[in-house]
Amino acid sequence: MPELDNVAIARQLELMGDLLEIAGADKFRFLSYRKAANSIRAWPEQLSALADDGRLTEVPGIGKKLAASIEEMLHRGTFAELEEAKKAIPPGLVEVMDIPGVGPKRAKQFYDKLGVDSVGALNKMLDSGKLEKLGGMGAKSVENIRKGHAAYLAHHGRMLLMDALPLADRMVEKLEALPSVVRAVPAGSLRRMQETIGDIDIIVASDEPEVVMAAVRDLPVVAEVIASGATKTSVLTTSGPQVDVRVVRPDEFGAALQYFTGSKEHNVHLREIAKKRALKVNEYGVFRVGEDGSEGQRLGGASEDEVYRLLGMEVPPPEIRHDTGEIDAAEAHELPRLLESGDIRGDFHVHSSSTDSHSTIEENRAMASELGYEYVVVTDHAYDLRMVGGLSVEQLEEQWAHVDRLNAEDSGPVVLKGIELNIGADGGVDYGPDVLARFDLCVASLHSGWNEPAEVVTQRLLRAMENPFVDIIGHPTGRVIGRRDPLSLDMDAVLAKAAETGTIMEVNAYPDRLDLCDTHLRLARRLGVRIAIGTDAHRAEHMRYMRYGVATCRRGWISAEECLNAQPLDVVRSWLRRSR
Ligand code: DGT
Ligand code: CA
Ligand code: CA
Ligand code: ZN
Repeated sequence: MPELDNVAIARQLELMGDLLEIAGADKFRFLSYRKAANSIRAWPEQLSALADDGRLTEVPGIGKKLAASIEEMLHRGTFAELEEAKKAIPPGLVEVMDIPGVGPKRAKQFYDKLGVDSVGALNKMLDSGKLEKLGGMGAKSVENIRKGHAAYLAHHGRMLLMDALPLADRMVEKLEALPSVVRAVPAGSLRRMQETIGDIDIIVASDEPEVVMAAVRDLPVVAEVIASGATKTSVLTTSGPQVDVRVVRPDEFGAALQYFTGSKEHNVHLREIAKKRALKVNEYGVFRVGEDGSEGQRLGGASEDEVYRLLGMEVPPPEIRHDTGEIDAAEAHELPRLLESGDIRGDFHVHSSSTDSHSTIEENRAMASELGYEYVVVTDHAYDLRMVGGLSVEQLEEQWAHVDRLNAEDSGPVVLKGIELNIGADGGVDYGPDVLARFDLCVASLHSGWNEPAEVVTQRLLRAMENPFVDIIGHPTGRVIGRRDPLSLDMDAVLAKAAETGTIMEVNAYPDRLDLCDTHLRLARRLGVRIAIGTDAHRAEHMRYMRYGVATCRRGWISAEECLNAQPLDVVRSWLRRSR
């Protein structure tokens, strides 16, 4: 029985929740599956190990019943309830439900009335004009579904980095432990820390390729071997992703890693540069080109450093290898020193159980301590977000007194009094200046306006940035990868205003947001706008998602000097607008 890793388990529980929702089950029931999945994704240990010790119920959201289902999954690859649910609702309907503009009720309606049981079937119905004729479906809803369908297709077959990275890390760890393996490193879009991943690529250096190939086929998470040759094996894993493992000779490792890290655009440009220098670069090494154009002497390729050095360049970090200026900078030896995980001293966007997080301020602080932070900012939802219990001034008084007590207690990370304000229709926020002045810092976010024209949303944001108490703009475009398009915004105007007012822009590190994204960060940097990473944690474990925020910053060429999280507390305070 192939081993289910945490992502594989989380995906099955999510499927179960989705099937229950389509079937019209009680909200509490289907949400409990999603909550458990969410907490399993963020859990640092493998559930298979917890199960062995009978410790599954230690994971938040897993009770006795779910623990039994998970044990069953670990033994047979599935669980009885899920099999039952699949009989009632075709799993293909879940993807239909996930298309923006459809949702569970409509998915069920399309299934019951039109027999739609997959995205393909929905596509046919869109073409046939039958959707318009269904009860409750206006031309506008159909148009929205059409758009949602296009967005779905653009994303189809790709997974979030968060669902691929832990798996790749563990496979690499297993391979590196083999005596015949010199090195194993992930390549491709995963090494470039792209937001979404098509497949995982791993490059292994070894003189015994056949041993490595056999070991890959036998890895516990392998569900199916697609192809296995002398130096390349492709497998499907229990949590979904395809993994391509290539074995190369140790003296060719650098050249192979460079080639398979890509991006393709970066590689193409690199080869042009090589040509100008009468050199040739391929996945086997760097070569001098002979007078007659033949491949001449091999100059090297054992390490990536060597490959770039032979081309007269610095090594561009994988995250920026997209042929958007990194090659020129590397040739001029002017690459910026990018932000690193080790630079991070705190988190600027963390919720607590005062509103809709599962974790208390104490638990968040304990996690901040575990992560080695100096400070953590509690940014619960503000009053106007009533549906999640946005805080009244009275409740804030309580929270502040509580934070003061915690900070006085012992020498753990400092808890800062923050808030996530809601930017209203006119650009105003939840509280008046007298209340705002009492926070250490304010994040302000748009939580409405998905159908507003760009001018309107942009104006709201610009007005909010004029408020001297607004320090940081949270998840500026509001996008959710694969599920919700970014707000239509004039990003040039927004970033220009940020530069003018000294407003800091957030990189929301939650793995399906990553907002601002890399291209916006490049622009922000050019304008001198500063950046703060916030994980938007809704349970303490989510604070570990900082690495995705750091990766996004790196992809946007952000250095430690430009990032609030890399500053000690006194410098943080000096960057805030209220202190100027
Ligand atoms: P993905 O898997 O769609 O998320 O994106 P990548 O970048 O991982 O693409 P993949 O897995 O097809 O190939 C891995 C790397 O191998 C890619 O980033 C660059 C290199 N590569 C693959 N095919 C070609 C090619 O035809 N030309 C060049 N120059 N490089 C290639
Ligand atoms: Ca790939
Ligand atoms: Ca690949
Ligand atoms: Zn938030």
